[in-house]
Amino acid sequence: MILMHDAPGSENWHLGFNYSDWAFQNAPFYFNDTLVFKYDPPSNTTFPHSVYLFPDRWSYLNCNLKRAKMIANATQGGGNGFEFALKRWRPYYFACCERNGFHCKVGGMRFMVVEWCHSSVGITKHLEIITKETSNILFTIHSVFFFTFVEKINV
Ligand SMILES: [Cu+2]
Repeated sequence: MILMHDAPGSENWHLGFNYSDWAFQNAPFYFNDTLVFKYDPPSNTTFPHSVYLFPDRWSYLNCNLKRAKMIANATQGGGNGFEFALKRWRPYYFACCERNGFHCKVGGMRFMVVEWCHSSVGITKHLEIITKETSNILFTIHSVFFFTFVEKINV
């Protein structure tokens, strides 16, 4: 898996790699950054993988699949990989949910991404749209998310 924009580290989506550390080391992530998940389609020699989003921190921490939403199935990681653009201001909780959550729980295949503010033209426009009434609290909200993020990684 790679972060398309200036990625220092790149790693395929597979078992036994600590993606939480990866996400922490590659932070911050910005609005419109794109994550690319690359993994081999199911075969006799590879484990099937997938990409899910958890709706909240609790589901993420417990790898609870009940309300997890699949965004890429076992074959979508082939070729150039599955691309996912970061387009919202809430944390994203990614995981592979194969083997009934085993890849998430034991395989290390989960991580959290919090978007950080960006000063490019496109991003500034977006900020103007959503911050008309909340300009003062927006950065506070981001700080809270960010520190939650750091705290989780350090546990
Ligand atoms: Cu997996």
